[in-house]
Amino acid sequence: MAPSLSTTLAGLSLESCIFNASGPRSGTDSALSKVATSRAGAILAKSATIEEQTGNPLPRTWQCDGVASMNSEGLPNKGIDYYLAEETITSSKAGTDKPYMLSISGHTLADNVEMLKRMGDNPLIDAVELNLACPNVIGHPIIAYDMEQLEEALSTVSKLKLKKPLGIKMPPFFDGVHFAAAAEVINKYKKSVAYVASINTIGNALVVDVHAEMPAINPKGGFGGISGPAVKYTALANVKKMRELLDPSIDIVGVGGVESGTDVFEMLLCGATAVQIGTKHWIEGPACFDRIAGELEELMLKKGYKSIDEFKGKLKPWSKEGVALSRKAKKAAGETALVSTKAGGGAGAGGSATMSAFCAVLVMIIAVLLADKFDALSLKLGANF
Ligand code: RRO
Repeated sequence: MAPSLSTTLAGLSLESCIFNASGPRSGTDSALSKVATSRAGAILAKSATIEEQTGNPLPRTWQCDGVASMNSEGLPNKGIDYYLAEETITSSKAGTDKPYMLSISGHTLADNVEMLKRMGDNPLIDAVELNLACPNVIGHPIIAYDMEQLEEALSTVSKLKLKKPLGIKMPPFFDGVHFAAAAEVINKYKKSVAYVASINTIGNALVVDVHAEMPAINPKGGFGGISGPAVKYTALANVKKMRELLDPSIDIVGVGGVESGTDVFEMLLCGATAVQIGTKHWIEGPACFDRIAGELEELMLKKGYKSIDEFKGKLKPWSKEGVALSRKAKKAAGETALVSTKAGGGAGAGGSATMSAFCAVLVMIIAVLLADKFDALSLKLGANF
């Protein structure tokens, strides 16, 4: 039987712990319906502002080396009323009963309050993610890097007594002092914050186009948020640290550079309750949810896990025994890979490779014997070959 990928996030039951990050391919009902009909466990809409907006000037994204991507989209979205509308939500869910989650990223705290009031107790909405980490709004800092603003936002929102679970999307932190400061503020509002999603893109990076001797993207002097595999290690550290510092009642959602079932497994080990996919969804499309869910199942089967709770948050401390175990596992995997490559891969490749090696040795023995016979014959005949 396939292992279960189910999880409970912010009190919601998700069939799979993997779903989309707000951002790529999440701005319209048609894009969201493709997420819904994949193996994603929930549907999360693009961060909304009060009014529809087109975002920053083009070009505003960069994808190149398979290691990192960059964007400075500047919150293009259809406006909060679109994401709240029954028509949008029904169409986005595509006949599934997967949780539908809003994301909001107002230009001001008052905008966020207004959007949360409009959401009210809309029965079609299962949760709301308050984005406190967008790096790309021209003239606005990243809210959650300013502890006073973070506190003000959470204090204001907690007074609204929301009817829906609230998640907050956080920027990456890089130092213990900053982790501790952010966690202290969030813990004060533990009754209002159901989950923390870490991390948003690493803000204000710069990609240089060496041919044109200019930035690779147009807005904000070329500054944008970095995502993709390069940020996974920062994301893992943020998930781990937030899990350690936050009240256990607050779930952690891991996001940042996740591309495979193994990446999801790592996030879960570090304490994530669910994992979002952003850049890979952007590049590969919604089929990534099927592939990644399958890979996670395969890994869990191999390791003998039946549910994610068996390993969630159980990252072990470094040890010499661990090193030996890892070396052994890598060696075993390496040998299998070598054999598979030689035999053309696939199941049973190991058997064919052994057979090929046996045949090769047999051919060599026959050749030596024949050569001996040939020498003897040529000597007999006195011929010179
Ligand atoms: O739209 C964006 O430019 C954007 C947002 Br709202 C965000 O939260 N993170 C990001 O990398 N881009």
